[in-house]
Amino acid sequence: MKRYPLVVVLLAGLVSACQALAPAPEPEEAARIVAAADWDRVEDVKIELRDAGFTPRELKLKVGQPYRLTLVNLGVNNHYFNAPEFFARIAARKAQVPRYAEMKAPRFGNFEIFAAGGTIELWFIPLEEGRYRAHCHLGNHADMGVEGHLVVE
Ligand SMILES: [Cu+2]
Repeated sequence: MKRYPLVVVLLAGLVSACQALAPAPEPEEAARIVAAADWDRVEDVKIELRDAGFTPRELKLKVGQPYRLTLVNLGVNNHYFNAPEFFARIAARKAQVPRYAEMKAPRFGNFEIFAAGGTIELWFIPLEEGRYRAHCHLGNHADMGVEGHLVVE
């Protein structure tokens, strides 16, 4: 059997892992999905961010279901919610800071949620099954547990 250098094997694995994900939807396609959805049946879900971790550590979601995800930071440090693969595979309607602001965009990158009660709501529809990591990249926060997964089924 021919032997490949380890780096080639690792790269091949990475490429096939990437190919397993469908391409992210175009903004126009995401907008059509958002417009066609029945937002009367929006489901409320929530992740609490603390300095020692996310609660829950794993949030289960269903493809095609409209959600309002509340992210609230109950820690004393600011925390990021980085989940690029997740954000690329949802149709976002808007993000909202309750009582203050609403941002309409087909795609978001990440959120920074300020300490001691900072809150943002993401209104969206999951488009593809998967297990998506979300984490805070500041300092050693992810090592301290400020991370979790969104599991879309
Ligand atoms: Cu953090």
